[in-house]
Amino acid sequence: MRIQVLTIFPELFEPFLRTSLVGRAVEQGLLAVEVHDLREYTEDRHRSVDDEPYGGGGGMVMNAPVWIRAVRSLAAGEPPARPWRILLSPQGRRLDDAAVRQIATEHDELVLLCGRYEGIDERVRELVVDEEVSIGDYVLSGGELPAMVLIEALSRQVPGVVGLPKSVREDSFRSGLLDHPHYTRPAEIEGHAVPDVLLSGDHAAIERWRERQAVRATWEKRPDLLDDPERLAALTEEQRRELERLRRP
Ligand code: 4GX
Repeated sequence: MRIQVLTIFPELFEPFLRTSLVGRAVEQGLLAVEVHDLREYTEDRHRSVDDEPYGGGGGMVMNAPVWIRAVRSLAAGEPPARPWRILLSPQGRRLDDAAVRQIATEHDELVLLCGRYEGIDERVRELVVDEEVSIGDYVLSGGELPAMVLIEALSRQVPGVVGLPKSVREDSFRSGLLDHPHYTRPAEIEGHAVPDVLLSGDHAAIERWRERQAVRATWEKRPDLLDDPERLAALTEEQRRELERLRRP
């Protein structure tokens, strides 16, 4: 997967792209990320990217021409094709697991537009944006952190990026539910002991316990997830029984 980013703060991406899972994916060539400085596409002496809003009111608006030039200059692949263009904005489709998987499977080449200020001239949306994505209902100062959230989530969907085949298998086994609790040494902290089953060495019993715990965690913390028929259909027999117990104890 190849991702190009447009931003006035390219330096924000440097440590992110060098570190951890994303850093390794880039190093291994599984993921290509190119960060472009929007100001490189300005044509005036001051390299300005914003102006006062028509109609007045506070704040500044990012100019359309510089965005349009920049986005159109970023072709994809060989022969040049059109990458899928995503604007990060609070007005977008809320990012969730289904949206991440959809973007990852449908598009190999992306351009991410990171805006700042009060917003971007509407003509940018109209002319060079395919999709708007929001990472949640709160207001940030720019699209850079949302772009990094999207890049990290997408990278995990690229084959070979998430290493451990066993944990991936078990992940999809419980897919759509919250995770079960995890423990590591020591076995007891201030009277809080690790559940006995995890010390039993009985791997089948441990797996059944984890399946039940995933259902319980979802029931207690995110019951809305259990309203989705797709998720219910994916439950194992062990999980179905646990859900029955929770519904009528
Ligand atoms: N999930 N922001 C973008 C500037 C802006 C406004 C409108 C384009 C159009 C956000 C979020 C978010 C703040 C990023 C406003 N750019 N983006 N920025 N929440 O709050 O994605």
